[in-house]
Amino acid sequence: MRTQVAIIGAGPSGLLLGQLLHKAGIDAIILERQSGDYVLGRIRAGVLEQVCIDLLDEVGVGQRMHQEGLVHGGFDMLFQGRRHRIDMHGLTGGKNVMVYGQTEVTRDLMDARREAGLPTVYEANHVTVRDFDTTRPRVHYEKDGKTFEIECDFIAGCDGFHGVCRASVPEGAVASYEKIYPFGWLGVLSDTPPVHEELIYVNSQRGFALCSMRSHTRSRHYLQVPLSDTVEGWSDDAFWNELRLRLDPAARDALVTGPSLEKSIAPLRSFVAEPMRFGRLFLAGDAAHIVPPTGAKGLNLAATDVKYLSRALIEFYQEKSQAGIDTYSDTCLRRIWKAERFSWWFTSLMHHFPENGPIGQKLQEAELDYLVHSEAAARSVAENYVGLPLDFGE
Ligand code: RFL
Ligand code: PHB
Repeated sequence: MRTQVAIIGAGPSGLLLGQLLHKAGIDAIILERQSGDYVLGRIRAGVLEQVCIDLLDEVGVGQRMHQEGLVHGGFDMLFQGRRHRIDMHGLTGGKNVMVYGQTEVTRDLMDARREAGLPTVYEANHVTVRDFDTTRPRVHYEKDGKTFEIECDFIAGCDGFHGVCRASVPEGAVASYEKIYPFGWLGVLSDTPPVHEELIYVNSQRGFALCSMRSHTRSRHYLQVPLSDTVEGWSDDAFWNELRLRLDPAARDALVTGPSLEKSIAPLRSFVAEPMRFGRLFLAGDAAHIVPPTGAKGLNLAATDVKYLSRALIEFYQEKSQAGIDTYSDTCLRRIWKAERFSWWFTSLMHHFPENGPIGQKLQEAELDYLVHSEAAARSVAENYVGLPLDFGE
């Protein structure tokens, strides 16, 4: 088999890259280790920045998002038992975010790919990437007991944090920066109406909580929990009781509980691998970086990485220019480090760190009080939350 770009991973970054290349007439094959249903069963992100919305529109898959997604112009911060609104829309000159689940984004991209008749190999086993330091890289995989080889011009490693692409780079060629947080997020999805029309980010002495949603009838809530906790150790009742204790009286009254449709614990990590290009192998999305979910940046960064990558590849094929390829890594990393900084800062501000003692909590509360009463500080949060423009700083 031969293709121009072999894409490893059919998460949001692989699928979006596939569509961007298809629009430019560049052919690609996507190899995915899991089945399509498995990929759709992972409950993850919920908040899309304008840049991400624009990209989904650009590739023609935005229709359902605009019909079913919820446009949010602000969010609440709850601390010392009181809620304060960050007016993102007002503070950023009219920018919003869209609440639309990653599952739905993935489904829309998968449907578009299938309708266009583009090749995706699900349940591709033992994928290996080879010869990416030459002009003729190759990818091997197994399917139904047979081995296949793909010859290509480029390999896009869109295979997430545990993927094969970053792991295939010689150790000395990549530098990693990592911070692991001493807690996780216990998430519950339920068919219950959201507590409030916008998201509520909660700083409490019992730990962080987040009231989010997928629609007017489906909620997504998170609790900060110790890393030693297990999903089995948290009954639905225990989850709702603990959430109630972290909320303000009005939110507590508005909270409707119900059985969990999904319950999982996610560890929190900040991670960046540098560079993001190795000859003809590119890393994009979670394969190259992880942010803690507090700033809702992971999916959005994945989308902007593949925008830059598609631009570089289009330039290569259409203008015979290597320039975009050469600057891909630096261009991505400038944006990534700003999102890493924001996500780390927001995580540090909102979570309970017992090791910092009572003074840690007091300092967080002072910063939060400053933030919600200083227009300058609130604008900085709003500007980062809605997402920096693609060409920020250029
Ligand atoms: P993915 O989604 O991990 O997809 C990678 C795909 O590659 C496949 N794969 C392989 N395929 C072939 N061969 C191999 N050897 C392979 N190894 C792996 C995998 O099966 C998978 O299908 O990475 P991608 O596409 O880069 O997308 C990144 C996003 O999924 C991620 O950043 C977000 O989910 C992060 N995130 C959030 N991001 C936001 O922008 N807004 C949010 O509100 C938000 N909330 C979240 C989040 C992540 C969370 N968790 C669970 C980590 C909330 C949570 C709780
Ligand atoms: C979600 O709805 O899953 C969600 C929303 C905002 C975040 C993280 C996750 O910051």
